[in-house]
Amino acid sequence: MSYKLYSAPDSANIVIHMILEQLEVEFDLLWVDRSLKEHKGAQYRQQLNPQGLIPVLVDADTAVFETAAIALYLSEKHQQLGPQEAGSAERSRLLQWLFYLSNTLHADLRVQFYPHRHVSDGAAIAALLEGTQSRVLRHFELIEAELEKSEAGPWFLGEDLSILDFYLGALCRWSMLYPTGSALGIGFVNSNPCLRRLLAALEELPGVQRAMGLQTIKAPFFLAPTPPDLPPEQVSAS
Ligand SMILES: N[C@@H](CCC(=O)N[C@@H](CS)C(=O)NCC(=O)O)C(=O)O
Repeated sequence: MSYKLYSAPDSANIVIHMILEQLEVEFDLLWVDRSLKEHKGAQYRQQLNPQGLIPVLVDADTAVFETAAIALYLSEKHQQLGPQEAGSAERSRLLQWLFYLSNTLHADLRVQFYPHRHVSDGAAIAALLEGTQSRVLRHFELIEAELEKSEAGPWFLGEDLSILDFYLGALCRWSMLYPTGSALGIGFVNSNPCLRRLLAALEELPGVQRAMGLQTIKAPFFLAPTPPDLPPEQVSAS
């Protein structure tokens, strides 16, 4: 039976979409219309994700939400894209960085995407965005320092591609693009050579290219990203 992935162009589902393509498993992409707020409806919240967020992966009668949890679910289920031995040093490295990407970097990006949910005073938004962006830059500095530890690279875990690479690639992409007008822009990867090397390697993966094509995202996907050619209300962070 094939997986179902609830998706919207360039939203967090691209992480899972790339992973599914890389695993070469069968799946159906189910597009959620963000302009109609389908993901905020009672049925979606009851059956798929009580938070009303995208993505959700459905595997037979199991619905999994949270990007990192879905990535880990797929990695474990297929025993690929990450060290699998429970309790090993390698597995703990995968887990610590997966949690970091999810609960620190991705969480801060969400503050930037939806600043009005964090302050009621509209005049405070500019300061919030500025503060959050400097946090985001520090997170990338820390990641760059971690990537520097592996000379050969190019991946987060050195020579072995893992779920971390797909998640990090998407987070870099969004950091450069969103929120429109106050994003990091493409210059920031040039001052992070290891990150740049990882993103360049990701661009070349056929599974990534297949996923991005279906998401209406044009190459280069990570090194010089552009938004999908769609109305803003259908795109991530709008
Ligand atoms: N922590 C969630 C965040 C997912 C997320 O930010 N989804 C966005 C699309 S990129 C969404 O559904 N946004 C709608 C909203 O926040 O109301 C995860 O990792 O799955």
